[in-house]
Amino acid sequence: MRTQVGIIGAGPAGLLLSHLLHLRGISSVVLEKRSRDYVERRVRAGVLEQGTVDTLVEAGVGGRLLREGLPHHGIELRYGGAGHRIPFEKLVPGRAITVYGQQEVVKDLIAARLEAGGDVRFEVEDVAIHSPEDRPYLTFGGERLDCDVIAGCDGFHGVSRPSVPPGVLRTYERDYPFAWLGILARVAPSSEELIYARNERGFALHSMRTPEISRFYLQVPPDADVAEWPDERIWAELKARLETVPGFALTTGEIIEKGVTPMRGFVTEPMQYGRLYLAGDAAHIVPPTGAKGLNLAVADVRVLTEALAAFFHDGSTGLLDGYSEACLKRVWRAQHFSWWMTTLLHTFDSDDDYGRRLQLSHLDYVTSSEVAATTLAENYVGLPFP
Ligand code: FAS
Ligand code: PHB
Repeated sequence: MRTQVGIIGAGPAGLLLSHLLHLRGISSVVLEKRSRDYVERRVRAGVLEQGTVDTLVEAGVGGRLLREGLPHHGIELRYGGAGHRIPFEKLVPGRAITVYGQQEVVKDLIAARLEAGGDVRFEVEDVAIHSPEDRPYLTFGGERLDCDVIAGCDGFHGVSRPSVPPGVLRTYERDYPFAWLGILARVAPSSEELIYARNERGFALHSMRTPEISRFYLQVPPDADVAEWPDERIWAELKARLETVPGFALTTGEIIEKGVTPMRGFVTEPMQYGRLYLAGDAAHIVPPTGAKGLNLAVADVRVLTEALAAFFHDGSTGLLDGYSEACLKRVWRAQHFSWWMTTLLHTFDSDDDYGRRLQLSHLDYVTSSEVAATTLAENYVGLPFP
């Protein structure tokens, strides 16, 4: 078998890349180790930047997103017994976020690829990368796929990064001393907008997926075991951290999914080696406090698509040679913003009273200064693409 671009991974990065390449007349094959049902049910990100929405709509896969997605024009920072709204419509006019589950994006992209006759293969075993330096090919389940280029879209635990010889890649990493317990509940949201709560007991986030489904996160110890978090304890802790302002009551309901996600920042440099190009979580990870993970994957894929189009249509390699550099400026901006939101809102055991007062003073500044609030707003809705 032969294709122009061999793509490992059918997450947002791999599927969007395959779709955008198809629109440019470039062939690809997507190899995914999990089942279609698994990837379409995997609950992860929920917030799409303005640029991500625009990208999906312009690529013809944003119909359901526009119908079912929930546009949001602000978020609330809740601390010290009060709520403080960050009004996007005032600070960054015309830019907003849309709440639409990552699994819905994945469903829409898979449907579009299959409708276009795209080659997306699920439950593929033992994908391996060979001679990425030149004349690359992939092997899997006893088969061979010759490619001109390989896109490593296989997430943080994939095979792409480890396929690069030792000494080529430099990694930057920061592990946080806590994790997030993510909860999906069949209950109407108790707030129309997202609530980011800084609380002495720990951080809590009230998000949502639909008018009937709420999404919550609790800061928990890094080694937290979900078995130690029965539903009763989850609701009690969410109430303790969110019911801190007059008139707010959290509606409880059936919890349909819960899981612990580690909090880390991670960047691989460069994001390429020979004919292998890394995109999305295969190249970088951010703590989800800034809702950047999925959106960064989209940004990488936009850059890679343009570079591959120039390569296949004009034979020019300039954009491919500059792929990593073109992505990393936005990657590090998102790393910093995610670190900033995480340190602003989470409690750190290493903090002394002085540190906690600094944090509260920082929050007071962000919620009282229009300039400071604008820095949060413009990063949160997503900086315009270059
Ligand atoms: P993905 O990890 O989504 O996709 C990689 C794909 O490659 C997967 O389908 C995997 O099965 C496949 N794969 C891996 N190894 C393979 C192999 N050897 N062969 C074939 N296929 C292989 N981001 C946010 O913005 N907000 C959040 O709340 C949030 N929550 C998250 C919760 C969890 C538990 C995790 C793990 C991540 C979360 N993220 C969140 C980040 C997440 O949304 C990622 O940024 C996003 O999935 C990135 O998309 P991809 O780069 O496509 O990687
Ligand atoms: C989510 O709804 O999953 C979500 C929202 C905002 C975040 C992280 C996750 O910062």
